[in-house]
Amino acid sequence: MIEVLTPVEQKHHLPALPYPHAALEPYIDARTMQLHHGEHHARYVAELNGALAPFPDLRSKSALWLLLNLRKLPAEIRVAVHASAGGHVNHGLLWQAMSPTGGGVPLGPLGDAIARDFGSFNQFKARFDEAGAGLRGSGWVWLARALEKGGGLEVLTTQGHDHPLMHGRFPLLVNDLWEHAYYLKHENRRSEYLAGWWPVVNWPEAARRYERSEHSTDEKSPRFPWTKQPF
Ligand code: MN3
Repeated sequence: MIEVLTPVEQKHHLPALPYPHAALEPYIDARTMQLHHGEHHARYVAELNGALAPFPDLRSKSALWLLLNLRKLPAEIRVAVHASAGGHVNHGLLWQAMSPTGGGVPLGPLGDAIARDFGSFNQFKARFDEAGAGLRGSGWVWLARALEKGGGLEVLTTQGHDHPLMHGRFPLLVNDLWEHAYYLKHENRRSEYLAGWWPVVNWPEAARRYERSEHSTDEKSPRFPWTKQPF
């Protein structure tokens, strides 16, 4: 018998966009946002709920917990949960990483850390654009922080829907390198999309995540970042 979940029973939900679809125009077009949020992200949420449906015990787990504990899951849903929970978590971060009032430069401790670890803000941007352009296939490009105490900043890319915490890095800022993120407007020109993305970057959100990452080194701490935060 196939179990049919009503929306109320579903554990994972598509988060509302924090701004209208057209709010990031002209940098990100409204149609791309409609499809990206309402179709692509929504599908990952539906796939995750579907994979978990036969396993009620797992419905209490956050998407991030599932992603970081794939080896504890039944083998038959590991691949599906890896892709769908990763897609859900990463897209949740992506919407927060952008803002209609974005752009500019990061100030405060994050701005200082970027200058310290990359030489300058412009050198960081160049590194981020270069890494994003260089990833083969689909994935994500991140500004992330190493989890060890006093951890430095790094630009890294992840394949598919892998997440930096799967690789010991706490994510501060992300952009999506899957073609669905840019193909309507930029076609195959990923570098053009990356270079044109900076005016919508939500630096206050990245700065908040940087401050939260200060507490990321102690797994027993109640402020350990992923115990409370869905993303
Ligand atoms: Mn995407």
